[in-house]
Amino acid sequence: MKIALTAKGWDIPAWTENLNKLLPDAEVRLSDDLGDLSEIDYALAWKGDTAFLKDLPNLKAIFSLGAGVEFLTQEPNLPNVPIVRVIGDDLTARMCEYVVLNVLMHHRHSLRSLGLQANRDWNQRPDAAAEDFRVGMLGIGVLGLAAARKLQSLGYRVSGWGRSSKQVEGLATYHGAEGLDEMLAKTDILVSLLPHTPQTEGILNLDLFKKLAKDGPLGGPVIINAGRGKLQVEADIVTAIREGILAGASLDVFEQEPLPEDSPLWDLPNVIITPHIAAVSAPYATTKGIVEQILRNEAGDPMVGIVDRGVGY
Ligand code: NDP
Ligand code: OXD
Repeated sequence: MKIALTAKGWDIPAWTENLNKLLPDAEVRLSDDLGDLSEIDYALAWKGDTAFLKDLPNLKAIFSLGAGVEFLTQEPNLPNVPIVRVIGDDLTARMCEYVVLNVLMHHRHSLRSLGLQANRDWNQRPDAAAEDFRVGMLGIGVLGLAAARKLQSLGYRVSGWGRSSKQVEGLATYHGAEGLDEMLAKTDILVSLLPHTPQTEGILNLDLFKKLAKDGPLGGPVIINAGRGKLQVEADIVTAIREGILAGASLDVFEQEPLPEDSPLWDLPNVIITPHIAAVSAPYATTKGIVEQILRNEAGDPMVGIVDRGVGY
């Protein structure tokens, strides 16, 4: 079996080493040295160099090395084979940590505490209880739902919004444009774990921010985006923070990555910036999951996490 690998900027030896360990009979070829293209059975890809995928005539499946797949669905002339995304406990746990951490950072005024410490200022101010917060989750797929459950276990009141109507035990769910407005009006902290598709692009904009609840414990709503940068209109976030429409934000993803040095987002008050590290794919856990899928496919069993190209995720 021949496997093509591309992951620009990532630790390629770690990925090949794990693949070789888990699939000793397979040959891993890097995308800049593929040899006979007709021999490639599977491709494992992350952003950067994906144009070569269209030239692989006998490809059986393309695996994204992450949960997001927009870099593949936006690739013209992609071969008509299954695109499979990462679904796995390791990635899910990492994203849950990010979401819980950032909800707590805003809830418990962590940036203010760090500022007080820097000034040796002993200034006790009690925080509201978790149950006083209404968290709205945009995207209640694998990651959104897992994060929602973690937040519920801490006492937060959580609702979720998706594309399709969904019954989820113990979670108030919404869908569609009307459902979105209904949820936003009852949301103090909005968490976005949506994929980037033509429908979700730019959804985090000033109009949406103005629909969030204004009577929450933080004196204004907060947004947390770990979905994709193209979901957010950064100029609107800047305006919303400066004008007090948003009381804070946590942003892990950006319209342009790396976030340009001169972006005004870096210096906004109560805005927490991280460099797209909410849930990084770990080489061992991710290759293990992908190899399981390859073996399934080779045995004629269905793979898990096949992307619906019609909806783009
Ligand atoms: P899933 O496909 O499991 O879930 C996607 C969710 O988004 C579903 O609830 C889906 O609705 C909803 N959705 C999609 N389109 C729309 C729409 N037009 N309107 C309303 N809801 C919509 O994805 P995951 O949970 O696995 O991952 C989500 C995203 O997280 C990834 O696509 C990726 O972009 C991002 N990510 C970011 C990471 C980081 O480090 N920052 C790491 C990993 C992932 P429905 O339930 O109806 O299908
Ligand atoms: C992903 C990511 O999509 O890391 O998995 O962004």
